[in-house]
Amino acid sequence: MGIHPTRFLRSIDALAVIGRRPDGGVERLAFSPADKAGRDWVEARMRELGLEIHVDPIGNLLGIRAGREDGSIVLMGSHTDTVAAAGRFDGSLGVVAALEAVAALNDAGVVTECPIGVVSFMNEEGVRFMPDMMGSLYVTGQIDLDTARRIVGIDGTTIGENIDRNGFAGASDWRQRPIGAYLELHIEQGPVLEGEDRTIGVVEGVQGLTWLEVVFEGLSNHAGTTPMALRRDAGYAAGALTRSVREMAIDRGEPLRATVGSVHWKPNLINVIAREAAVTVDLRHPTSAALADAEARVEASAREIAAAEGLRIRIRRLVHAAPVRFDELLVGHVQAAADSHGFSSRRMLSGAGHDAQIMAARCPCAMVFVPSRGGVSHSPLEYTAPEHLVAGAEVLLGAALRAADVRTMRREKMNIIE
Ligand code: HGY
Ligand code: MN
Ligand code: MN
Repeated sequence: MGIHPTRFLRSIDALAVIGRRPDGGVERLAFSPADKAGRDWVEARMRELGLEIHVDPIGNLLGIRAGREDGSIVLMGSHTDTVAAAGRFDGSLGVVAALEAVAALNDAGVVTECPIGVVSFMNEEGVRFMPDMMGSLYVTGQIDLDTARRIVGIDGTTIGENIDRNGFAGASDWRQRPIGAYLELHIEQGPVLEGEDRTIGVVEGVQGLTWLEVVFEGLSNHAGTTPMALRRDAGYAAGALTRSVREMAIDRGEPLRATVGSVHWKPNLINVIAREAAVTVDLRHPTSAALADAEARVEASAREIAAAEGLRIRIRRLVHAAPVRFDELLVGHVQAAADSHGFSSRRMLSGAGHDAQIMAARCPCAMVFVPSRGGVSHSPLEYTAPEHLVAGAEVLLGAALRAADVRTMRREKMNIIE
């Protein structure tokens, strides 16, 4: 029994057609019609596989394959929403590989002890509506439906409007079901595996992330008539903070990562001094202490810059996901599956955030990585070799089979979410 390479690779290509961009990339922003079309494609595959379909009120899609026991579900999956100008593998690989793993079980007529689930979480990326990993935050009871529906996105619409307009909501509060384990196959989105010529990343945890928004408020004025000494230039402050964030990261050194990914200026015109600049800062580190230290340094620097330029300042934390270590038993299943196929592998942490980081609050989790060419992701240039894609799906299947054997899986404490 095993993955059907041609069927699996064709499925990845078929999903990539939905939201296809002229540059070969993919764009299915969360809660958009393209995102819904992607989920509809997944749901159709689930029905073909004979899975019992459950959609929750925020749109999380679950397909269940019955086991001999009606016990805790062994869940596999990821997300099918993407960033803008994305690649075809980020998230989608994990969902399509989970479907393929079920197809392999069906082909072989295997009945597992525990039920097997395939999940596509909503809004993992968080680029249109924050926070990211929103679907798994809902399943783990860390965000409620009303709060999520009220969130306003970068285009000014609310999640609730988009859920209703595009028909995402379902009536199944499936998060109340016992989940025994969650396994996620994902592209590494970094240079490590390719650099060491390894096929499989046995992921032991995910680093922490904090997203901040710093808004500088100054005075608009004429670019030609306002002496430099009289300016209250929010745009200048945004630039100064961008430089300061980079210098802080270099000064603190690896593994701290700090990124100013977006700046919105107002009025953003060539001959007008900016009255406002909203700067986002993305901080990542494997330890909570270092992450908190970086956050404090960014805040202090932003306040210094604002004071020197005579600006008002507003700082708010947009997202925080603590660093997590995955379940050793489940990580061991991933390692055993990689070893059983003779795939080269290495233990590693994830630099990117994932739904497994959030689900770890609820059940044992582990991840499988496959190499990204040039370490590139969140780009139409995202690429992983077919043999690596198939290897990752084989390891996902092998680890899920081990986890679904009730003799080797700890029972999840029935922490049903109220
Ligand atoms: O930002 C992240 O790490 C993930 O891609 N949402
Ligand atoms: Mn992802
Ligand atoms: Mn991503």
